[in-house]
This record gives sequence, C-alpha cells and structure tokens, in this order.
Amino acid sequence: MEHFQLKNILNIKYMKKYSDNIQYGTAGFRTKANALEYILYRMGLLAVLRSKVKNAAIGLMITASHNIGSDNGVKLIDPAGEMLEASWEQIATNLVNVEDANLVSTIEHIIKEENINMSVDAIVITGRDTRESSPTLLNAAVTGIEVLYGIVQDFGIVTTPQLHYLVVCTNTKNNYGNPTLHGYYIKLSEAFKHVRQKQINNGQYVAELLLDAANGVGGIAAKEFQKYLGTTLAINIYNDGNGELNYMCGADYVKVQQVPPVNFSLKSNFRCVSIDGDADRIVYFYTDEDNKFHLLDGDKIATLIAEYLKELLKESHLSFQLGLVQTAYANGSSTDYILNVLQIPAICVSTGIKHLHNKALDFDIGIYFEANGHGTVLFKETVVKTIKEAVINPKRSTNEKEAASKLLNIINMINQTVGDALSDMLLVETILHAKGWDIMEWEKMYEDLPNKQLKVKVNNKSIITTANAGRQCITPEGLQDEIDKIVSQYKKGRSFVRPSGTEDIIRIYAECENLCDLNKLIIDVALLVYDYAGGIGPKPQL
Ligand code: G16
Repeated sequence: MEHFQLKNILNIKYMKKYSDNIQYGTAGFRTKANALEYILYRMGLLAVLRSKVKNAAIGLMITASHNIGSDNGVKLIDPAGEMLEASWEQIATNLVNVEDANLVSTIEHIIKEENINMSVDAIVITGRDTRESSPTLLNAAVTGIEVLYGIVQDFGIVTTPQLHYLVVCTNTKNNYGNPTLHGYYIKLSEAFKHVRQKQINNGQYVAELLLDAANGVGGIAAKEFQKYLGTTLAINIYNDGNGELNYMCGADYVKVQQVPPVNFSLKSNFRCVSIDGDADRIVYFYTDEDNKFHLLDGDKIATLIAEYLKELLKESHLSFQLGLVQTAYANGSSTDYILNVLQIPAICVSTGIKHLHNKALDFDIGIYFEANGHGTVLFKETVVKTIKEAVINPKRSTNEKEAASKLLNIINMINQTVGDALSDMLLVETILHAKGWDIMEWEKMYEDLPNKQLKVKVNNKSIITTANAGRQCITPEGLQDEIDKIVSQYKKGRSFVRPSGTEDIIRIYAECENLCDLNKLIIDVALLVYDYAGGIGPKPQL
C-alpha cells in the first residue's frame, strides 16, 4: 500500500523543469515564480513528511517577501512557529534538486533515515501572499500534500507572521491564541487597547501614522487591524495594493535606499511606517521641515523596546536576564548604546531570522532585530508565569502591579512566533504613547553612524563564503585582506560582504563616522568584490 502511494507521487504536471541547483536559502526557496511549480509540489510532499515526523501541524508559506513581484518562494514553518530545522533545510535542498527518476527513492530514503511512521496523520497549514503567481503555486503544494494523504488547512491570503501564529496556536491547542485570523487580530488589538486606557499623559505623542504597505498583503492586514483598533490609532494606508509590489516602496526599499517610498503623502515631522511585501519587517521614518529624510530602522526599534522593557522590569521589581540579538548589519552606534547605556548583552549572529530567534531563546527575555526591521521579543514561559503572579500578588504595591500588568499586555501584543511588522508597530506605538514621545524624541536616543548598502551582481555568488556571522570573507582568498586595508583608512569604519540568501547578488555593507567618506569606502569595497568574485554588468557606482 505504502509503496503504491509513493509511486503515485510522480506527477506529469510537476516534472522537474530546470537543471540549475537551487538552495533552501535565508528564507526558503526563492526564485523566478515560473521556475517554482515543481519545487512547490515537492515541498508539499516534504511538509507532509515533516508533519508526520514531528506529529504536529507544519506551516507552508508562499511568498518572496521583499523580492520583486515576478519572484516567488516557499518556506516551511516548524511546529513551534520557528523556521525549518537546519538539517531539514539540507533534506529540502536535496529533494528539490533530484531528478524525477530519483524522486520516489529519495522520498523512501527520507522516510527510512528519519524513521517516519507513515500511518501518523499529517496537517499542513498553508498561506500565501498577494503575488499573481501564488494561487498556481498553492495548487502545486496542495497536490503534493494530498498525494501523501496530508490534510490541508488553507488560510488563503495571509501575512507570513499570521501563518506562524496559526501554526503555533494549532499546535498548542489554542494556548497561544485562537487559530483563526480573528483570533490573531483580537489578541493583539485588545492588548494594545488595554495598555492605552491606563496611560493618561501622552506629551508629544499623536495617535496617527502614515503607513506604506509595499503594495502587499500587509495593506489588507492593516485595514483589518484598523477595524479592531477603532479610534485608538489612525492608520493612513498608502501603497495598499494598487501599485506594483515592493516597487520603490516597502521596508526594504526605504531602508536600503534611505528615501521615502513613492505614492506617499509626506507631512513634515510626522511618524511614517514602511512594511515589506509579506509584512514581517518594519521601519519608521520621517522627513523634517528641510525635507531631510530620517530613518528609524530595526536597530532603533530594538533599542526602544529594550529600554522600555528594562524600565518596566525596574518598576515592577522583577529581575530577568534581558539580551539583544543583532546581525552584522546592526549600526555600530546601536551596539554601543545597547552595551554601554542600556548595559544589556548584545550578540551578533548570521543573517536570517532563524539564527536570531534561536539565540534569543537563551535569554529570559530575548529581543532580536535585524537592522532591516525583522524582529520580535521572546519571553520564557517561566517569565510569563512570574509576571502573571506579580499582577495579582497582594503583597506587591499598586505601582509594581501596574507595571507587571503592562508587561503582560505587551507580551500579548507581541507575536512571539516570528518578526511581525504590524505587531511590532503596535508595540512601538505603545512605547511612544507611554513615553509621550514624537518620532524626533525617539530618534535622539542615539545617533546612527552613516551607513550604506550596495548590491553587486556576480557570475556565481557562492564563490564568496563567509565566517564569523557573515563579517569575514573566507573566499575568494585575499579579498578580506584588501577589504581590511580599505576599512582601516576610515574612522569607525566597518565593511563586510556576503552572498544574499534571497536574491542572486552579493550584498556590501559599510559604515564610518564621516558621511562624506562613506561613498568612497563602499564603492572601493564593491569594486574589490566585482574584481575578485567575477562581477557582471556595469561596475559598481553610486
Ligand atoms: C529574509 C529573511 C531575513 C533577511 C532577509 C535578507 O527577509 O527573513 O532574515 O535579513 O531575507 O536576507 P539576505 O541578505 O540573505 O538576502 P524577507 O523579508 O525577504 O523574508
């Protein structure tokens, strides 16, 4: 019977069409949408195996997040909401790249190696972003899931963090929240409204913002949130789906280009927010009266959250170990501020949310953010329990209990399953509201070092390999020494290069004290990459 089922997995519609090897990258498989159908089919098969081996529901999200509209992608979400375990990324890469003739034997091999009991039920929770190619790709995944008798629970168009939330709620038997979109909106928005009611003096804070939704699924979710939030926060939505996805808008564009998005009605000194194509990243920005652009990115969000949590812990007389996890892209000033002013440990890990999430689990309260605005806060179960007890402990003072109650609501408004742009937005709004701050006040926490990012196209990006959380280039030999020579000429200079795991390019990052020097620094490093790693197309220039 089992053998008969496995033979059935060879489906003429989903034969392997491309010979290029594709890797399960920073956030799953990502490439041109028209190359993905058989990959989605095979990932449907794999999701069933993963669900059986974990005896729990698995998530399958179809999105290419910040990438251009003609790209698409797929990532699997493990039972506790985390990204697919690293050893299974390798299994996924292998499964997707085998020839059709070896598909059945590869599946058989995975079943044997992973000791999978095929009689266990499998549930795969699926979701997709708004890309035109997503419904076709979903069909391919569903066919793969059903041929192995997996049960599909499809939630249609959702943000990536919503899908993570749905997986966790399903697997924790509603303990984390109700496994519905209504459950998601109500949990986060009720917690947000609850904290607000208790706060009276709001200083410079105005309960209104301008949101750039990248023409993606976040626009839909933001409109839904607005219904639940009522008048507590006015969200004016731009790039809400009528324009091209991520094109000159969205969190990635605003962060990398350091300019406001297009199709956006700027008001000077007014709080603006950009999220990305699947609503898991967020940055804030504003333009001042001289039309100068100011960015408050993931580092600024992380430090704001860390400072506020530290204050609440102090007020409630609760003592937990706080930690902040960043990547090499974190601005040097933010790391200095975390270590020296906040006096919280700051850890640097490789790019990719899975690395940050895993490290943040080491702390009682682990805050993690990539500079690009991807992040959240994780609270240990024991921490939540202690805070709950503090709220109702008659021996504690009113002040202590109130601070503990705020902490509890903050925990409820945070999507701990993964970085969630809209949940993060509610959290930032809560903190600014509590402090009575406008965006300029927040910006003053510390001054970013001038920084820039560039992309260089090369023949084969895997020629560049890195170590030390992406900060040191191992191959091509000699490249790192040359980068070091350049960087040493600049005060507070820092630069690194690494292959992107989501785009077919090499990313270059640079920062230094003097804005005028920055362009020279980054162009010199980019030219090195172009020469050492086989650059193609025009040479890098600003
Ligand atoms: C994904 C990952 C992020 C990562 C980003 C860029 O974001 O989830 O952790 O920072 O890609 O990765 P890379 O530099 O390897 O291209 P998203 O928003 O595109 O899913």
